[in-house]
Amino acid sequence: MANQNLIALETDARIDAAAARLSMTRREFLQFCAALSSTLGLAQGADAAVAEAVATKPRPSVIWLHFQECTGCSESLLRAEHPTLEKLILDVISLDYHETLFAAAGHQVEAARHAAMEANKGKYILVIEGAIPTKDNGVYCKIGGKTAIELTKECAEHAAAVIAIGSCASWGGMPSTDPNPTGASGVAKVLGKPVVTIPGCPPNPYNFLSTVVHFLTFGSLPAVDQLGRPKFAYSRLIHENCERRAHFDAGRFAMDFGDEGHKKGYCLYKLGCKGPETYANCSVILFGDAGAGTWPVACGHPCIGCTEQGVGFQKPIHAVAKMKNIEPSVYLPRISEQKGVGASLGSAAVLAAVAGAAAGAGAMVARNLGLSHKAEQLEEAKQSGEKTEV
Ligand code: FSX
Ligand code: SF4
Ligand code: F3S
Repeated sequence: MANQNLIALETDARIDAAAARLSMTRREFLQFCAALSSTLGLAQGADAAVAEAVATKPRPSVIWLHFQECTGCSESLLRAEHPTLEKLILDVISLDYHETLFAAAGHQVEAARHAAMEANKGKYILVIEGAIPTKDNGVYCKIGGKTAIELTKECAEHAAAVIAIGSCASWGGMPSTDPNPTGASGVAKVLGKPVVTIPGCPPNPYNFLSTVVHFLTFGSLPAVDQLGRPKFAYSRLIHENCERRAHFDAGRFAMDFGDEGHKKGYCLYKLGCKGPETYANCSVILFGDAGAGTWPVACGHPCIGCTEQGVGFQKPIHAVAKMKNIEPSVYLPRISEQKGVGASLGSAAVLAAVAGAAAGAGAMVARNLGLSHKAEQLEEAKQSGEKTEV
């Protein structure tokens, strides 16, 4: 059935204006909003709401703090190419404070942060990139004379939402690697309350954009799991959607970098791939626009579990992964079909057909939404000592 809401926007001048602003055609703009909506796993018709919000709503003010990190999170947003993602990100938000991108320095930039926080009190989004050193009262990271702990608390007080971007801000990431000399910690731990986390080192910019667009469209952040990760992006293990999964199932492994199996694209499990214990959508939405299949495993390197606390930067890169969830690949039909999933599956597939690769990725995410949490539930049950069936 045709999407009447989206069709109505075809002649809306505000859509034309937004598309022109982003150097896109109207069609490209609507397709991209449809792809975003599909990635978020939203119901059919929500794509029109997303398009309208991106085109017309006032851009939320964003205060972006940097602590212990490599700035890869910001770099990955700015290097994003498909389709002009970086342009879209900078168009849907009003980036009012960002230490590495601001031309100003010193007192000027501090004044800009205070002014933006005052003008948007209770309404701004606080994005934190980098871990927060907590040892010795946080002396290992100071900006403008204040510790990262003080800045986090000060900026979070009147924020409408707090997003921890990257693994460092989510749970400590690379700076928290043993022996963690500075006590590097995640934002939630420092604030003592849950925040939305978008782990990855760097995280996929598409996941950040989708989270912000959800906030813009509905005034709230997307549903998250127990670690604060948006479910639309972190519901499935890498291993469940991996293009090399057939090789895993058939027992065909690369045993050494550059050996025959590696050259043939066999499974990287025995080289230490952490896909079987890492939740993320890398294998589905891919990175950048450099060419087909741009993500670590497709490039021939095992996943190091960069999104997963306790795996990335903790386990040795070439140690074999723990198998978390022994399920058939999602590319195969499920053993028992779930009722009620068909409708969203169909709509996502239609979007995939019209909106190309990005929506195709969205379709795969939409297809699997809510299903992989079985693995999480098993894990939680295991931790609480409950008896479970696999
Ligand atoms: Fe770097 Fe961001 Fe890694 Fe950390 O990304 S890409 S070290 S997650 O905080 O800048
Ligand atoms: Fe893919 Fe790694 Fe799983 Fe092999 S172990 S199928 S390379 S995710
Ligand atoms: Fe990180 Fe593994 Fe994805 S290393 S980028 S979680 S494939």
